[in-house]
Amino acid sequence: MSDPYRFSQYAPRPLEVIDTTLREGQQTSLLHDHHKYFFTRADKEEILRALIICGVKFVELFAPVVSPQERDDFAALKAVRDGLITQKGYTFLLAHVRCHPRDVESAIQAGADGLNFYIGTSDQSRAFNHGRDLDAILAQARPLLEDVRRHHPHLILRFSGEDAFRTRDADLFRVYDEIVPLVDRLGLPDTVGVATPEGVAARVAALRARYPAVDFEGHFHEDRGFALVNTLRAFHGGVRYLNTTVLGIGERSGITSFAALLFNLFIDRHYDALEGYHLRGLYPLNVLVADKLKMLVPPREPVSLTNRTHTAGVHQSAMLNGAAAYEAHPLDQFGVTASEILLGPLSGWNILHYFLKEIRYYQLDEGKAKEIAAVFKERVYQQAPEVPPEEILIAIAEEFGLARLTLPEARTPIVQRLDSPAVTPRPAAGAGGHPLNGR
Ligand code: HCA
Ligand code: CU
Repeated sequence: MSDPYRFSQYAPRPLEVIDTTLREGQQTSLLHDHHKYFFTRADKEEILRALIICGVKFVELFAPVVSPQERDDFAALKAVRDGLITQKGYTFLLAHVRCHPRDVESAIQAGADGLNFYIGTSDQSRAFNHGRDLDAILAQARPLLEDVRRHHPHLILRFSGEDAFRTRDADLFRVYDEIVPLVDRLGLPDTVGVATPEGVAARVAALRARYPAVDFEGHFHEDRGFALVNTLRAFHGGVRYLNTTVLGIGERSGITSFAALLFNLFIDRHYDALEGYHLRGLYPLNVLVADKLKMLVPPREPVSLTNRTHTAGVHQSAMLNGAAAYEAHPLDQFGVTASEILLGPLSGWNILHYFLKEIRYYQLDEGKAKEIAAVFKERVYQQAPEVPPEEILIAIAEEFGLARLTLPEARTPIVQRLDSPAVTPRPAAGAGGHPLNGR
């Protein structure tokens, strides 16, 4: 399926997200205990499929040299990508490579569409990572890039000075001056999360002035809580390619969340940046990845159910009169509705677990969820197509006798605008049981 001219024929959109959930995201400490938590191949295939359906055209993966597992997964993911070309167009798979011939060879052999090179350029990175000075970095990187350019002219090449925001301007320029003729993009990673929005704006302006003909790629870590705002600033400064992961997972506190980035561009009416992205798929994508990590969508994630949950009595009463009272943002357009979970015969036990637990408040552990999933998968095929899968699942949950979470009595009903767009006032709690249990 690979066509060497694809990239030269591709017209990049105003915003090209390079999603790195399957590279940077796999470096999250949540997956650190790899005996307990890891993305299986099936998980990765599901995540890639969902990213492509959400409109991502560039996906970063580890170089296959990282492990036999990653090598085999690369091939499986390529097959998923190929299977979606007719429906969704082409998605470029980019391998994250050190400036080592072995990394490069493994990626080319695996059929990567592009190579994302990186090497540390800051004092700290040079002292503690590879011990090389700038001359040695160039002596290592330049001939390798020249060689790849010569023999594989259609590969998409990117070069990042790792820890760019702790690298002096003069040092970064020194390296990029020599590399820029060889690459399609220059990376700008804030590896340790030190950058401020003002610093990003200044750096981007300086680099764009010096290298007007090349594209840039931003990658911002969350250590100070600035990943999203730095990414937005980079975009407004003219950086077309931006790295995200689903839920922002990555090393330490992670990087920019894919959904959070698109959500903010939408709220600020940068509709041109949203060309080709499927916004309603973003909450289901968040749920999917949260579920793989065996957690709920984190409350700090903007595209989350948390932002449609109203707890205080005053908030709840106001919500009965008008949702706008405490909901400023069109979260339903980002799929924050129960109906967007899209249960079906192919749903894994983890999605069923999530649906029953977070959306319907049943109490169940993973073991029960797996048992229920087995029954569900059989029964969903036996039912008439017009019976909604949710209904089948709830019936099974009831048969299993699952308890439902009960919250303390509220003086006014709790309103959750999940699957009932029209909120109608209900009798006060006490009159007809707890409203959460009555749905
Ligand atoms: C890493 C570091 C990296 C690389 C980013 C890039 C970073 O985990 O290898 O290649 O541009 O934050 O610098 O993620
Ligand atoms: Cu990173």
